[in-house]
Amino acid sequence: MLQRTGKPALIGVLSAALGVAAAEVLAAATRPAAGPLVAVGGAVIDAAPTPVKEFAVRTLGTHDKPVLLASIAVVLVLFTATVGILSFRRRWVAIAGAAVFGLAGAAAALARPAAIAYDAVPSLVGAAIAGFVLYHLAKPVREVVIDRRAFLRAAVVLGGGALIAGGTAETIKRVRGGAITKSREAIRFPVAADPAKPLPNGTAPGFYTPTLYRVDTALSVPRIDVSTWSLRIHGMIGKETSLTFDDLLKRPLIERDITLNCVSNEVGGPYIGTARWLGVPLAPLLKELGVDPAADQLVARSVEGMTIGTPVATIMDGRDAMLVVGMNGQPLPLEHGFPVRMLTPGLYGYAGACKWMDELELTTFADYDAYWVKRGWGARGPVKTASRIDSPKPFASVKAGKVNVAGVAWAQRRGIRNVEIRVDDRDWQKADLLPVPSSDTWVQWRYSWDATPGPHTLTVRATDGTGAVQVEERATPFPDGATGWHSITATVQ
Ligand SMILES: Nc1nc2c(c(=O)[nH]1)N[C@H]1C(S)=C(S)[C@@H](COP(=O)(O)O)O[C@H]1N2
Ligand SMILES: [Mo]
Repeated sequence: MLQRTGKPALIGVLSAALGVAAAEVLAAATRPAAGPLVAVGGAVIDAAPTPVKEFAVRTLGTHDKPVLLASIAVVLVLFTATVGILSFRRRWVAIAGAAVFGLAGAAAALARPAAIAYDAVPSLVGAAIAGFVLYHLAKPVREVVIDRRAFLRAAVVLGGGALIAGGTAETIKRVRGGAITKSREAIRFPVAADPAKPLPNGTAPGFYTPTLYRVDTALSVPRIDVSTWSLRIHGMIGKETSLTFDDLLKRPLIERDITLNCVSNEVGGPYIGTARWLGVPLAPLLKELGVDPAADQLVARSVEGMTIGTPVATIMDGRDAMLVVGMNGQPLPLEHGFPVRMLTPGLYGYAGACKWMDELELTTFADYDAYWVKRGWGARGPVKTASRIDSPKPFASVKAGKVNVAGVAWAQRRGIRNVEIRVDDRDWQKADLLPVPSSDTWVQWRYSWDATPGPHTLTVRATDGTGAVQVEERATPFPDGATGWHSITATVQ
């Protein structure tokens, strides 16, 4: 049995591995985005229905991508093992299997939003190699007992070839990545024309989040060469233009503390953070270029094909919407959008914070739906007033007496006027608010709780700068951001 299925299955898998690795080398050397693994993964992400994406972000967090790649690998192994077994009965199956495999890779690569026709080539070449090899190894004899030595030789050659090719692809990526990292580290920013003020006295540690959460659809982080990067600005604008990274640095830069959060964040969730951002203010730039008054949407596009639409009126209303070049005194980290991303205070990331951008188009909401809007999310994305208890942790055990309760509240642009804490079902009590640099960041709050023994539930709610109290009714993140009061339970000893 094993003779008839085990060995052919392994030959099938190894032939495919060689084909995929060859395709990855070719892609790494020519167009990294055209590699079949990343292309298929990207296609799966784009095709995944919103609830599945939500589930992946919620349960897997930043591990969603390795899990996706591993799942693709499992499907590949099952498929190619089957093709291997069947090929040893009917040789043409090797060709048919490889064709399916190659066309799937090519279709996925071509379906990527930023694809060019060439992107089909690596998958097709890889499939041709896999099909050729398997066809020649598959013996058209039904009861054949594969010769042990011939099998071992084939397995070693295929496996070794796949490893060498895979290793080469990895090395090419490393070398290229290394060059990008070096050029990133060599960037020196001019002094900001309008620098951030020092943080006001009295903010607590944790005001900045040293590692910002990461949410994006990019399976492999785009590696962009700043020396060839440019930003094309076009559409309903008086003067179309293209700006290099140096062009951006020649403009007056502003530096701001801004809190960024994700619309997919659940009540109490982790997808929020605060950083010091350096960038080119967008409003004066757009004014110079002359925006058509009929244009109400600015669509940012990224090199890997994300589109994020932001209301023009929001960008022009005086807030610090910017083309970000620096974060916390450094060039943008690769995973946060190097070399340039957008940031729009007061909007969720999906509506105002495109990473790895290389294009801005002035258009209208009537004419164009951006990536997340096509998938049912709200088109405009203003952040909702929210608050979170960070300490004590849920289900913590604390000592009776004075307990420091701490957390954050946010309503970027509107600011936070008030934060209140409720212990069990007693009256709401005012929390202390620590100072903030502006209404565009979260507010740290503190409450001194006179804790008595037993289990207790703590609930927080915020009131924004307009006097509106945070919405109590629970709503899911889809389609325009979660609502509901965060509460935790702690046991007092
Ligand atoms: N190119 C690109 N930009 C993107 C996204 C993306 O998937 N691709 N995701 C957006 C979303 S949903 C959020 S919340 C923010 C997150 O930014 P961060 O990963 O730097 O924290 O990036 C935004 N910009
Ligand atoms: Mo997001």
